Amino acid sequence: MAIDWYQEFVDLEHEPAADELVALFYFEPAEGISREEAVGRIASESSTGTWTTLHTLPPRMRDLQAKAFEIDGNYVKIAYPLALWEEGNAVQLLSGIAGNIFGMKALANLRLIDASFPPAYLQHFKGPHFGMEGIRTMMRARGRPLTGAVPKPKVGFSAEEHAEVGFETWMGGFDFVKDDENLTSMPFNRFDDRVALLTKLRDKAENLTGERKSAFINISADTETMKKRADLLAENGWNYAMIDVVVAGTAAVATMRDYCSDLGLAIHAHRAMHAAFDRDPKHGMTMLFLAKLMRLIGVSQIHTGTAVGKLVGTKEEARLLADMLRERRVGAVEKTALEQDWGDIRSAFPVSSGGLHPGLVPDVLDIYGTELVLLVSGGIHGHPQGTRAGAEATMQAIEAWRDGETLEEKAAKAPELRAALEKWGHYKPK
Ligand code: CAP
Ligand code: MG
Repeated sequence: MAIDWYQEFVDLEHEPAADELVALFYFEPAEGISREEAVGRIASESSTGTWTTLHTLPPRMRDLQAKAFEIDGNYVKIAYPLALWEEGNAVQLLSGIAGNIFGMKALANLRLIDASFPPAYLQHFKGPHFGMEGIRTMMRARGRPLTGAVPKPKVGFSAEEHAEVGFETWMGGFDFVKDDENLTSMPFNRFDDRVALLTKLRDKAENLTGERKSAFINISADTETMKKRADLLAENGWNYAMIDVVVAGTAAVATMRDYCSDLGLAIHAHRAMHAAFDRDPKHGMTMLFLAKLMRLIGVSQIHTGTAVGKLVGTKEEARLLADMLRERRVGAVEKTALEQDWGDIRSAFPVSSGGLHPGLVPDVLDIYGTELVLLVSGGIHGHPQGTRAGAEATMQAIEAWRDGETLEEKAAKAPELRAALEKWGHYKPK
């Protein structure tokens, strides 16, 4: 059966117009399907096409067809006319460029690597309410990474125990106490109780240290419940809400972006479940595009990995993610990223987390520099002298990196760091 129809979605002469959205895919055709047909099908299914020719196609609809315009081995770039995309609707964007196409029989594998947003598309999004600069001002902390920790184990503490561990974390010099992604409001640790107790101890820690202290308290639930929880956070003087953005979903994050910004809350985005679609290098969607989408919608920070900690991810990926979140302009990287100019959209912080301890701090800072939220959790609570000393050891490791000292040099005058190095050295968790 003829498949010429798909050729109409391939135009190797096409030069994307300034207002077209361009997507970069990795693709592998299924057996018996040519490359041209495969990319035509991707462009077709993600724009105006269907599986057969139609008698009903008015000629003007040709203007809405996506065009595969550059094929390089297993990589293809596709240009999408602006009118295909509803203004300010990130949900609809995903239904197109990250929708049905992943399930097409004609493809053995398909991965959305990146998509560049033209200014005409960007103008309908607000991006982060607080950029990195806004967060810095809010936290009154500059020239060093912002620091935080999750009480560990992940779940199990009562609200009292959780707040107590949080207090020790703040007193050790950290800025943030963070909930774990699977801690919300369980019978043994209700959200409201946790907020009340953390509020009390935050105020105490602020009075004792003279520093600004905050927390990423996890509001993840159905959207109506998230709103109530965000209200409670604002009433108690918090400046952040944490959301598990992948499992909560694009629509919920978009709703909560506005709701939280009205309350003066920045959004800490945990990416739990991202690896379900970004880990296979041949299929799914990259973390790069997820991070980009979340900056577009407007979270203030999102997890981007450590490269040296317990979870998968490379240094190159971490650097690229950091650039995509922090910079105004990001250059293209062949087969990896497209050019992006964010215009007036504010920046967002990368968050490095997962299996870190003081001995790994220099490795992480070598990758990210200081414009980062650094989370060290097990790596402070497992310190031989406890949580507070663990946080102090981490802050000492940060100072060492800033002053160009090795951790061993610093440890000679910093007993907390010395004890951490004696326990973990520079161990990289598997
Ligand atoms: C870190 C963490 C985070 C991971 C998520 C955890 O704790 O709270 O969920 O960092 O990964 O439960 O593992 P530790 P990522 O510091 O004790 O490992 O940041 O890569 O999304
Ligand atoms: Mg966690």
